[in-house]
Amino acid sequence: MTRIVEVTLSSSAGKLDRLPEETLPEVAFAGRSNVGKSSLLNALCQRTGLFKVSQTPGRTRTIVHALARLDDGRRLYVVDLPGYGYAQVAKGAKRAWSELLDSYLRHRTALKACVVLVDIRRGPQDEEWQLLEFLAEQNKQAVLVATKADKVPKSQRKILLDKIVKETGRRVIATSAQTRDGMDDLLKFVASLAVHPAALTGEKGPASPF
Ligand SMILES: Nc1nc2c(ncn2[C@@H]2O[C@H](COP(=O)(O)OP(=O)(O)OP(=O)(O)O)[C@@H](O)[C@H]2O)c(=O)[nH]1
Ligand SMILES: [Mg+2]
Repeated sequence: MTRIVEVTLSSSAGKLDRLPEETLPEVAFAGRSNVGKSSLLNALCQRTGLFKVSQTPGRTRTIVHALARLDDGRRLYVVDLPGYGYAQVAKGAKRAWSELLDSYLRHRTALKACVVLVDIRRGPQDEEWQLLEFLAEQNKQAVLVATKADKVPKSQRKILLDKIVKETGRRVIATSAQTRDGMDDLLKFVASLAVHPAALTGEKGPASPF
């Protein structure tokens, strides 16, 4: 099983021109405020507190890039996005975030895939349908994740999950940042996007020591 062996924060950008150069593929975590994007990224990277988490929606206000290295040397950026859909945020700030989000999703060539998070108790709403459609139009991969699975009893979990699967016709990974449920499946998806740095330049990898 692939593992992430190192994660380093690269940038926290409020503007597209502050993002890292597009040298590696990236996978972004998208979903409404408070759905658990930053928590899931911490769980995935096995790093508490690397991505900032809060009970108050609207915690992540910038696009946060972290460089992840896998045990086989492949790399990619994992990206924490500001949440959308939170009513209590001031209008001006809300507009700025959604413009940032929109232009990132629209123009970032290095963005190969999105992990789209929905609360397992809530399922996809208008925004998620729009996002999934938008990603399909842009030829970006999308994987749907149902978060906070620990908040419902096991018997309920399957019913809720089946409902989302049926509604969307997609594969859905049920996750919990607390119990780490679903983390292996999510890691498999994320790892599938990583590349050897040498693959990018067409250079040969480092010479074998043997
Ligand atoms: N029980 C439980 N709580 C969770 C889980 N994931 C996140 N939370 C809680 O949900 C709240 C929001 O988590 P965040 O990770 O900050 O959510 P976010 O989607 O990054 O939110 P924004 O940055 O505001 O968009 C925090 O109080 C977390 O502790 C989970 O899997 N289980
Ligand atoms: Mg966040």
